[in-house]
Amino acid sequence: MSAPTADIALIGLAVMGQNLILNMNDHGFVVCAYNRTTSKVDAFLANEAKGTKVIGAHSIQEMVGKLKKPRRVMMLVKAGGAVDAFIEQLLPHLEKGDIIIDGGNSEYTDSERRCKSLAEKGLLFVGSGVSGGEDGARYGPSLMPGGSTAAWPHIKEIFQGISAKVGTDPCCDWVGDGGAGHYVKMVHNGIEYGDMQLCCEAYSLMKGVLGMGNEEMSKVFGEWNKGELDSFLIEITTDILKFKDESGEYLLEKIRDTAGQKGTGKWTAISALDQGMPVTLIGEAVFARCLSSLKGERIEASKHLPGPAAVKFDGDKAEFVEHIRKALYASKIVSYAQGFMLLREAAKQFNWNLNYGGIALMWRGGCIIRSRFLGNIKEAFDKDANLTNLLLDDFFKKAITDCQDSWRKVVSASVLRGVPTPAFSTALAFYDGYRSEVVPANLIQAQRDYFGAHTYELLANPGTFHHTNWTGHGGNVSSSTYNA
Ligand code: 2AM
Repeated sequence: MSAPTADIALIGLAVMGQNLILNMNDHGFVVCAYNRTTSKVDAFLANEAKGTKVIGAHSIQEMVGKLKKPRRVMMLVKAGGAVDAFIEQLLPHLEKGDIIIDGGNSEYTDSERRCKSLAEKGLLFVGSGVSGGEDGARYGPSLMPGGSTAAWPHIKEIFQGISAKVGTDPCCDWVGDGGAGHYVKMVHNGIEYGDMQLCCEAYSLMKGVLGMGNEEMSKVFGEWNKGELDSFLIEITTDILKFKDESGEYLLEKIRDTAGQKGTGKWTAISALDQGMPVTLIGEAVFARCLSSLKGERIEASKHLPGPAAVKFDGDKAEFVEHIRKALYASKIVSYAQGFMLLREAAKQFNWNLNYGGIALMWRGGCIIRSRFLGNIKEAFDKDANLTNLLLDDFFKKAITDCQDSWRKVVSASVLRGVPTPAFSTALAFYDGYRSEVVPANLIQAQRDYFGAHTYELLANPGTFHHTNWTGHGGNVSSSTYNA
């Protein structure tokens, strides 16, 4: 058998896998391609990979035999059982120090588990978020690798070579131990849900309140994309709004208003609940998709449930559009602040040493949420790596202050007119809650103690718990001493 020549193997020849291979090839790496259905290997070599240095294999054994050591095997297969099945198949052929990388959309809990169990066998595991869709995979994705830290020096050159760049900085860095890479990818996707919902609410207000046409809305998004909202999602919204189908009509207006979802937004919201972190905007974005999919019920309800009387907008349209832009920007700042709050809490729980500026840079280019704004977030963490909350950074503090009048006007107008803006509204409610020294939770504590003897602390003496016999009957025993 000839000497091994491949720098890395890639299992899974769906479009993401194929494009990553071609990207690696462009950067001078020799890739060995493999797929469960091996006819796809031949088809790939004969077509997309023709004329490249890519080689193929028809079995795991053959594939492993073609790899230089330590062997690097990357999987881009369906998340879940397929990943475990391939790990099982790989095990007999690998040796200590070899590296298995999962680039699929795996749950971080699975990556955490796989990392541990492979470490027991002396193998290194990397769970990497890959974002940017097909184009990103081909020309520069955002890569978020985490797992066994000892693997990083062996994959760094390939990963940072093929990733997107901002200037010369790669949108890829080591995230942390265990499932950290997939966790960060999950939060990225949650934030993506939020950003998309914010675009929807701006569109809905322009269309529903201001009566703007598609061409006009597209122009506004195009203008926004030149300023502080400059981002991939604003850019594609500009295109989508003005896109016409074969019949010359706007396609967007014909698309059924029921949003699909694959679960990563939901996972982020679940994790936020688990961590006790108020990641409200992503939560609302997930629920807004759920509500959208109740189309049948909404059609029925629309016939029965009245809203406010219709009010014609008679203000200054351009001025209100600017209010919407500022409402969107302020809400977006809150959403990212919440996302980073979640990352910080998860890092505490899982003992990850996360580099928040590095994460902002990984998201700055290549991925769906890429934006100029992430550059500002990176700068905030560069200034202060231990920043407790993005909202407290000078740049963002000023931005929110500049936006808040507009933000309040937009939320009030939408409430008065019965136009739902769950993300704008929840972001504002969070902002007002977060900046409040006092919130009404004293009443909750009193109620809990009243009906369940759950005890409360006094403002004057935190740390000491009291129970009051509120009704004069029922005794003085608090719930810590009995289970009601
Ligand atoms: P296939 O071409 O043999 O179906 C995306 O679906 C990728 O994941 C494809 O490469 C696909 O392989 C692979 N895949 C999906 N389910 C799989 C499974 N249960 N076992 C192995 N590979 C799987």
